[in-house]
Amino acid sequence: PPVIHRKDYAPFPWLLPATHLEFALGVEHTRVVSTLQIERNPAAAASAHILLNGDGLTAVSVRVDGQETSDWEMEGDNLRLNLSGDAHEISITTEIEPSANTQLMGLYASNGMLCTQCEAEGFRRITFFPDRPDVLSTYTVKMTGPKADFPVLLSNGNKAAEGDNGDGTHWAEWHDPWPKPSYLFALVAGDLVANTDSFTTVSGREVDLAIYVRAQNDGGDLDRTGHAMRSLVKSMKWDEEVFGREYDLDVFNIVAVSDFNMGAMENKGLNVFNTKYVLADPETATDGDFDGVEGVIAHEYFHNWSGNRITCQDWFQLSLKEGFTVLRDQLFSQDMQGEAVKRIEDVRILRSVQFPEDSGPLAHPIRPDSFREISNFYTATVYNKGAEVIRMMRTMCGPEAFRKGTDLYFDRHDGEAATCEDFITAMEDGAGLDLTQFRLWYSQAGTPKVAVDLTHAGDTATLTLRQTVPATADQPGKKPMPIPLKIAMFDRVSGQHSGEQLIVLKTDEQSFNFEGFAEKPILSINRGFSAPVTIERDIADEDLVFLAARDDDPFARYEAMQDLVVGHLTAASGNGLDDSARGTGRLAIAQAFEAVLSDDMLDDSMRGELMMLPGLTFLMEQQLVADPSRIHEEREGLKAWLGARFEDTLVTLHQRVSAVPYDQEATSRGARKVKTQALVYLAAGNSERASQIAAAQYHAADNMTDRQGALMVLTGLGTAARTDTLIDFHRRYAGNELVVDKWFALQASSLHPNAIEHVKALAQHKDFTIRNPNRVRSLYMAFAGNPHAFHAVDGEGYRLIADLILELDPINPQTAARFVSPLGRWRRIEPGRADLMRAELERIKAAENLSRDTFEQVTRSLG
Ligand code: B3K
Ligand code: ZN
Repeated sequence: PPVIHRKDYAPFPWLLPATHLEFALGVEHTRVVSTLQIERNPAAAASAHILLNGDGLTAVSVRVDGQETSDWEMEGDNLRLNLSGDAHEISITTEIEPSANTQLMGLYASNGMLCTQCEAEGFRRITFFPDRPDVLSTYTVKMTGPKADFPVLLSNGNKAAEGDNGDGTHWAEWHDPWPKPSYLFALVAGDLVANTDSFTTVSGREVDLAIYVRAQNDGGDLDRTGHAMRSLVKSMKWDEEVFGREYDLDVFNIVAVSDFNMGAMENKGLNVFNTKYVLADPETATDGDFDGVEGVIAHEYFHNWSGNRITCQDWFQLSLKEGFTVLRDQLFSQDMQGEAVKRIEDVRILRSVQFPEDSGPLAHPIRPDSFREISNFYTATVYNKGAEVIRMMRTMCGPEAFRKGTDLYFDRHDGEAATCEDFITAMEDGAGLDLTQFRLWYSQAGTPKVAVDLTHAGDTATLTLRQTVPATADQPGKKPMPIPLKIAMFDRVSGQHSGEQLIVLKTDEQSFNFEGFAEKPILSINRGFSAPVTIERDIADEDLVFLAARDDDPFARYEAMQDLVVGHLTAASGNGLDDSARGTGRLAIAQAFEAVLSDDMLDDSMRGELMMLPGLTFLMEQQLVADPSRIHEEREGLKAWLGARFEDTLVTLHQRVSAVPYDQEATSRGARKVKTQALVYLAAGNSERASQIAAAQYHAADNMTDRQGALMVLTGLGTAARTDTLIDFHRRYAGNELVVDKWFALQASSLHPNAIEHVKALAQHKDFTIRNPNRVRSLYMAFAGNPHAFHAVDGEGYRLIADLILELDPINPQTAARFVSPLGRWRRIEPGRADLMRAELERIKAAENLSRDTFEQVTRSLG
């Protein structure tokens, strides 16, 4: 498959002022007639033909200006139609088979309903079309189908007309007044029921809101849409208030679908969602699930402006809409849930997913320069690092100036397909920033490292910062980038600092002086995680203990705690520590841990965050070449040591938080977080006692957070309660797909020494199906993200994932390709395992008819 380069962009030779689609719907066969009004694009080179993208389509009929024509040919999957005039009406008929569409791209069937997924290049699986984001058109969509199968017919925009054909079929016509690219097209047909509400926009527009779920499966699903609806209303209000963005149609529809490749899709006026991000009630969804729903509902809604009203010129600009929209949803969730904890969670995701990506074979800039398959670039780099890059702009100019910048961007580019460069320029003009050097954040891959050195002489402290941007696959030599760092200097005597400052490191090395310190101060740096970098510093454990207990920046406090543990575990599992050094390290951690457990000023939400040990993936990332077993053993050893040392305190803590009644408020949520954390340590320290407490928590639970937390701990233990509760859980929630997913995931991600055997057995379970992406992820993604099991020393875990990729690739290449990156980490794993990982990648590569998706990821990973 060819490589596509960003530099080769050229505008499409034709404009498409209007597109008319007619669907004769059926689950097995659907007929599509698309009629396109086209005219020459004065801004592009003239062409004697139009090239229409297709993917697996055959044209049943091609008409130009009302006449059937044969003056066209296939160019691979695409249709090339010769044209002589300056404006034409093209009409093409195709026939497609939704129920045979296992890729879940284009029009497909899910439990008897029909739905679409077109981003990035799914529309070309429905009809021949210039399937690229810079070709905008106004869509009118007419759907006809059997009333019994499809009582509800939905598409983008507003419903214009509907009628009954009197023969058991009916029809509806929808019109979307906003020109859009094909990737934002959507159609849904099925037997659906809706939760409805309404929203009045700031200028008085009445918007009808509806969240649809399948009617046949309404085992309470409709009642689980309340949280999503409340989240939607809050998002609409928030975007008006914080970004000045108002909704622009009379309806906003959301449909929940069980079979979906990712989280959700922002189709204009008709968002299609994975059920996972719509359905939530206390009985079946954890606090984390509730947050996921709120965040994704907001994200897709915010795309209406950052993505739909202003879309992308080409797919290399993906971060223009995704990075910006992730930042917008993060800021929203911060406002809803509290800034401190949300920031910690976002950084945890960044560091456990994006940092490894940035240091591995799949590293790419947030604005990539080339790809073979765009689906492979919906990454944590484009999304999460993309958000961090825009967040840095906001940090440098402040929220008010930032708003001026975004106002100018929305104003200047409304209705256009824009570029990252357009966004940067609007920020410079509107927010008054000079982003000349900052543009490097868009073009350079790799996580910068900042080495910190703090010296002291007389009454002056000198901070010296040195940055390096590591070489990545295509980019051997990097330039220094501007790195905004929020810092504070704590006076050792008073324990206070005299104010936070923002410094911007712009060169390879730079020094900053701070006067008025009789003693060397304690440095708090990268507060709030102001820059997505790695900080390397020599800092005494006692200073970290101080910051972990006293820093007034909650993120920095969390960071000090993490640093303390990361430093210890890295040393212990790297060169090895003798017993006395291990003991000293553990004691420092215990001192900080004790402060966390006993600090009355701390709310439980934050306490829960501070209690959490850094994950194995992040720990492995700290070493150039890691031995997963050794890190795992050290981490478990520390956990057990803390669990035993603080056993009674943890039991008392568990009792205190167990008395807090369930609701969705912060206090109650914090209590549940601490409850599970306490159990995690107890399980490591005293498994019998923990098992009893966990089983009691499981049975007494009146909500999924407590029940899942208890079951998670039990699943990792070898006690009798493990089997009993797993059986109970499965029976209790039989038929609830999302909860059964949890049941699979808990076992696949468990600490149990036989997790790998459990996964193999679960793959044969009657509830397992390779056709449903949620189910596949719940078993295999959970497993691939469970380092102690995935990295089994005999390579069995690697084999399992490679077998899955080979089996899934012909069915759903997009989802299959997502499983390559865990194997692609081989260069950073000790040589014995690295060879086994490589061998599996080679085995995949040798397979015939590999999809473009998997082929690209495997070849990049072998590098
Ligand atoms: N824009 C979609 C992602 C589409 C992924 C296509 N492979 C959802 C989102 O980011 O909001
Ligand atoms: Zn998005």
